[in-house]
Order: sequence, then C-alpha cells, then structure tokens
Amino acid sequence: RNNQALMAEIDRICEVAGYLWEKGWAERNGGNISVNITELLTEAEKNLPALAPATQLQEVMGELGGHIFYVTGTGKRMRYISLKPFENGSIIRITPDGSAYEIIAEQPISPTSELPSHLLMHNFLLSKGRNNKVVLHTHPTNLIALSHSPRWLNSAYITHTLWSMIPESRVIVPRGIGIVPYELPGSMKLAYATIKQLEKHDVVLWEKHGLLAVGEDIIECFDAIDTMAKSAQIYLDARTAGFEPVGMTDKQLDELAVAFNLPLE
Ligand code: 2HA
Ligand code: ZN
Repeated sequence: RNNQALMAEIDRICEVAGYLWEKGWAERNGGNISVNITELLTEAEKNLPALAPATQLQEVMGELGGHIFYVTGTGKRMRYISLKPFENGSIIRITPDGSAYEIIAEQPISPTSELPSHLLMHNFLLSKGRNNKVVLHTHPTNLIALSHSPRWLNSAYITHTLWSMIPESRVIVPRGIGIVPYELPGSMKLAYATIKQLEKHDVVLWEKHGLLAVGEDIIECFDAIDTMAKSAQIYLDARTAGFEPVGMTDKQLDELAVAFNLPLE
C-alpha cells in the first residue's frame, strides 16, 4: 500500500465504483471491473506469493502470462468496493503459461463471476497489440430497457440514434456500440460473442443485461458508458414527453466526424 502509482489507480477504481452505485446502475452485486496493473508494480510486488492454490481458467489465455489485475470480487457490491477496495476485490496474477490465476493480495477474495469474459477481452486486445488496461461492466437502466426491443438490438441503429441525440456522443464513443444477443452471464459463450464485437467497438451492449467498455483509462471507460446512457435518456425523455426526437442530421454528424478527426460510420 506504499506504492503510490498503484494506490492512485485503486483510487480511480473506487471513484468509478462509487459513480456506478450513485447512477443506479449497480443493484446488489451488479457489474464488475478489472484493471491491468502489471506496469504499476515493483518486481517484488509482482512476485508476491500466492494466497491460495492456483485456479484453472476455462481456456488458456496465452497473452496474459504474468499479467496482474485488480478485479472486483464475486458477489461484492460496488457501493462497498468504492469504500473498501481490498475487502471487496483482489489482485490476481496469471500463471506464466496463461492457464490459471493466483490471488496475490490482499485477501483471498474470489474474482468476479464475469472473469472469463474480462480475461478473454484483455487477452484478445493484447493479441491485437492494443494497450488495453480496463474492462468495465455495469447495468445502466435505460440502455438495458432499450435492449428489450429487437429494433434497438442492431448496432447501426442504436449507434446512429444515440449519436444523433447530442454532439458529444459522436465524439466520445466514435466506434459506436456493438451488440451481443443474450447469453448466460459469466459464460465462455458470452465471452466469445463479446470479443467479436471488440474488433469494431469499444462499448458493447449485452442484451437484457448491461453494458461494458474497454480502454486504457477507467475514467474514460466510465465516460463512454455515461455518455451513451445520457443519449438513451434524452431519447426516452422525448418519448415520455410524447414525441419522437428529431435527432441531429447525418450531415451534422459527418461534420463532427471531420472536425474531430473521427472514423466515419
Ligand atoms: O457481477 O454483473 O454480469 C454481477 C454481474 C454479472
Ligand atoms: Zn452483469
């Protein structure tokens, strides 16, 4: 705990965990976070002894050998993670061959039930040469509501409609939202369906379940989800007021893409 770089990162995780609760996106143990902290640790910290026997992963994660993550604990509440990160989460080290993990600090708290998808996402992004650090998963009410409609379970439609609610959306989530049809939470099927979406998107909607964001910075991941949730709320507020929102025009969206040097649709 005297590693300042590590504790600064843990503080940011706590900050975001608190926001997830305040937003109403984290009922009971809803949502989970993993952050690759390997670069923040000293050699001695990287080599801490395991607190419990290694746990086999369901698949070998070849890129993750030796990588170290802070992960929220299974069954733990975001509102308590934000207050006591090491009583509600732990630090795990992937074995050199990528086949198992060991908990190395601070207490033997089992990682999130979504560990398979989190690790597969980290593994996939590293294999693509992306300097990804964070997987953030949460349950934003308004976006989950939209995911109950077949119309909204379409990447092009949801992306375009949410982008058109407010200029920031186009800028802050330039690669739009990928869609994963319903799969059992915590399953490898969900994990595989998710990494397919990461080829084109940094934000993914799990049907009737929630959202996740990947990236280098946990605050940016939160902002991406928050911005999509804001756009969804504008849409729903307009509908509640009795009208279909007009939305920005394609020309206005393209003008933003040019001005901010964003990839075109
Ligand atoms: O941690 O959100 O997806 C509980 C969940 C599972
Ligand atoms: Zn979930």
